[in-house]
Amino acid sequence: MLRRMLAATLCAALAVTTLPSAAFAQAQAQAPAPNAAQPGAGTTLNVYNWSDYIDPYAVSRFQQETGIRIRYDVYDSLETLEGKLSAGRSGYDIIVPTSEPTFARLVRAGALLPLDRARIPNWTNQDPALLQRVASSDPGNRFGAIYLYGTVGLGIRVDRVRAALPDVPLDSLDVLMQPENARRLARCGIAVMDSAIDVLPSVLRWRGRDPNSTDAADLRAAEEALLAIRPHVRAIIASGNIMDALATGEYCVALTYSGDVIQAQARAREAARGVEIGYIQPKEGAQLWFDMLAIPADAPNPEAAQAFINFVLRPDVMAGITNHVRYPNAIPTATPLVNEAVRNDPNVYPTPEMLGRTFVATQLSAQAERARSRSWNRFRAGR
Ligand code: N2P
Repeated sequence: MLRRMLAATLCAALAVTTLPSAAFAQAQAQAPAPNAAQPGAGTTLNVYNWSDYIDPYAVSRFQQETGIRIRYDVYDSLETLEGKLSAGRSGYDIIVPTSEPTFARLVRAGALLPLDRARIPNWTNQDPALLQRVASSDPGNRFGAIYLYGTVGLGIRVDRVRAALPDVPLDSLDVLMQPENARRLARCGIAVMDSAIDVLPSVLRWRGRDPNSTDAADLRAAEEALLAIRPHVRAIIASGNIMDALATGEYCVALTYSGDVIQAQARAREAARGVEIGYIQPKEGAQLWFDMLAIPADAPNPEAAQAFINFVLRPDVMAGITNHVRYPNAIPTATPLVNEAVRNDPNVYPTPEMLGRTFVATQLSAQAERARSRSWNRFRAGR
């Protein structure tokens, strides 16, 4: 059933990325000798997570503490994750789908294992108010723990954008979506992450429509808006490829995930080559999303998966992850352990006022998803 449900709603799935980053190659090389005294020691945990989305130290520490070896693959769009899962028997023990639409769809399809809270004592570290927010995708919070959350917005190379658009306030999707602005930014490089699921809601909202609309006229309006800027867009690429290119100054505007922009900002500062990156959370309403730690129903090693979730929900581990990837977590006791500059950055931890200007996506019908995917393909093709 899952296979059919997902296949029916799939947008063009990209090839799955399975190459671990250098950091992981290193962490994996340090895999510990199995300790027979530890339950699960000597087994392998297969993790499928977003790219640039964990602290490599957390991976090596889990391996050292438990004797469980981690095999780690990455994806960088929900379309890719759904494509992998729809093929069936993914072989993964941990996946990290966004609460809407992918996680909700997996919950409904019976494709996830209920979490055994007795094995996850750190469950209670999560903020009940945030758990409540994701309960609409998972009544009773039975199938997922909150990993990290964030928004969708614009990464900008501040000096270039200021120079190209001296009179434009840098607080709205207008910077990219007004065709005249896009035209003026074309030379310094515009990139849009390749995901209908995670881009169309923001464009609909920018057009003053319901971001979750399934109305054909609304979708046409969003598509027209995208096509109007298409001649000025240099790249529609995987989100994972945007971060480095933004950090090195290859693009001056990128529509992507908040923490990816803040990571690019940190990398650019480290490189000290005069590239200053900023993040714009669109004032007309930014998409707020939550990524969930979940276990596929057919996971080969569910015990190790529960141990991993429990480990990640530790405040010290979570703080390390937030420090590294610049996305906020849902564990209040982790916050004091997060570096001050990260903790006080409103683009990482949005203020209540900023949260008030967000919206969340909801699940769409398979038919609506297909219509969105067709629109997206026309945007990609430029016609
Ligand atoms: C990490 C991107 C994360 C999140 N590179 C999108 N839900």
